Amino acid sequence: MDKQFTLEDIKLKACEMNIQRIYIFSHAKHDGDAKGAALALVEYFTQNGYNSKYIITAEDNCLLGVFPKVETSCIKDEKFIAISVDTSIVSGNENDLYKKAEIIYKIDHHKDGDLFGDYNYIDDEASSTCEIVSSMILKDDITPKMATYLYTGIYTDTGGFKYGIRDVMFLQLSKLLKCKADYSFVVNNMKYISSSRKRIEGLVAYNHKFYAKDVVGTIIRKYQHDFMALSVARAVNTLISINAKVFFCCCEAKNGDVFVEIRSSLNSNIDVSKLAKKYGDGGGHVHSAGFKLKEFDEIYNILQEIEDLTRLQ
Ligand SMILES: [Mn+2]
Repeated sequence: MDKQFTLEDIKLKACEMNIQRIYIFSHAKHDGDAKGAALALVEYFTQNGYNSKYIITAEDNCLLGVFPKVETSCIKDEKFIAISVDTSIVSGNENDLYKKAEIIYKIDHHKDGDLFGDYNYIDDEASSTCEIVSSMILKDDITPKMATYLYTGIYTDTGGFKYGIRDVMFLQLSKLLKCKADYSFVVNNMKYISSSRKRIEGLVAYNHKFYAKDVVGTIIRKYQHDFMALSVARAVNTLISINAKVFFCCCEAKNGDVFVEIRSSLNSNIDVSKLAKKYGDGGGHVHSAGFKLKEFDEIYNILQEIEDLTRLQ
């Protein structure tokens, strides 16, 4: 774990530097964890009298049933403090505007990411950035809205509390429920998925096979329908109820982009984030990683490495 800081430290720094604006930043194609952590922090700092907003530059379509739509914004000559959430590497940032900040704080749970903050709070054993943010805010300061945002981030980043979990995560969930997180609202909103996601889930489930003992996955070449990287991430979850140790899905889009998602079961020691680091452009987690391949055929090298790793188990 990297050196920690508290939200009080950030407020103290803002006071010292006479800064009123605390802006939150996250990664491109933000997911429930990124957006949940960002919106909860905006809520927290707004409650504390700061001018706080979540800065994005692309249209927001993330979980609009649970979260409000975030409008795009730009930054002029303003003095502000930046907090980056859930963003592993520099190139993963949604925009470069955070660099204009007087000071940058980074909060993240990915392994081996770039320490681009002036202060970095990295806990790579946390289930999600929302779990970390929840632990940073006192129970009395968490509104029902913030609790629901944070609960959503933990829920989505763990595939509904299935992987990447740890004991203290449940302490945070318990705290969020006491703060009136609307869990039935969250679960109801997760019930529906788009037709394109359903299609890719079916394809991944139907075409899976064992590539080695304990290694199960699906390789799809030249997928003709449109899909989002996030759909591949969710589709791999259809495989994790199979009795195996490693689950993967490799999907080549029409434009040649190849998305890989890998999970390893909680009772195995296989660290899939190392594969993400070696073959992709990102960090990831011990039991869960997703990345883009440069060459399609690299998937076969990855499978060979996984097979060697499972044999060692
Ligand atoms: Mn996350």
